[in-house]
Amino acid sequence: MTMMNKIVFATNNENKLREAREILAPLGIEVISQREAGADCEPEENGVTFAENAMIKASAVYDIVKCPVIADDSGLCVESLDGRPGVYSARYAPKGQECAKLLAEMKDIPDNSRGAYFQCTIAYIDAEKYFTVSGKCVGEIGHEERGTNGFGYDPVFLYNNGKTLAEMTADEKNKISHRGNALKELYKKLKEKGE
Ligand code: ITT
Repeated sequence: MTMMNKIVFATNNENKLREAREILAPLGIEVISQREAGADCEPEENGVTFAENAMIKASAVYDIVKCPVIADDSGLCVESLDGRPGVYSARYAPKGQECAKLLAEMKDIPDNSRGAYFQCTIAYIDAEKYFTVSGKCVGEIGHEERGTNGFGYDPVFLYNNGKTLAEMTADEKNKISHRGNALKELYKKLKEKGE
């Protein structure tokens, strides 16, 4: 079995790129950013599901680079908000203000109704095939921001060990995160297909 060892990541998000590298490098996969691969694009994410948006991003970059590509569409789904912000997580608030806005919107929600999960859907495309895989991370939304690691909603997302994702080290987060789980699925699937 020959494991393909280079993948272009169709993303403009430096934190996603860093996490994918931390997770895939030990598995022998080198992650090249779309910028490094010379694919300067930001397609409109007009899908209504994580899978649609992940495919939109992966295929836009695949059309340029013509080698194996992944894209990640992800977001935070809050039960008491009927799954919002969901696929709109990146557009919910200006960057850096998402946690404050979410805490304000949830200020009257009691402790037993603050369940939430992160979802990450990864689209994969190469010359022969395309597919998506997904991962989740289940937890709840705290009452304050805690921790300075990670990005996005990490400071308000409490995991069952009592820490927010922003209080965990990169390694701790990657072991249990939606992105970690989705990328493990991706690796499994590529191995099954003999890549
Ligand atoms: P690309 O489309 O270029 O990959 P993006 O940031 O626009 O980058 P998305 O459209 O998938 O990506 O939006 C995902 C948003 O969900 C992201 O901007 C964060 O606000 C949030 N998010 C996703 N994964 C997260 C994580 O691990 N920790 C905290 N917030 C996360």
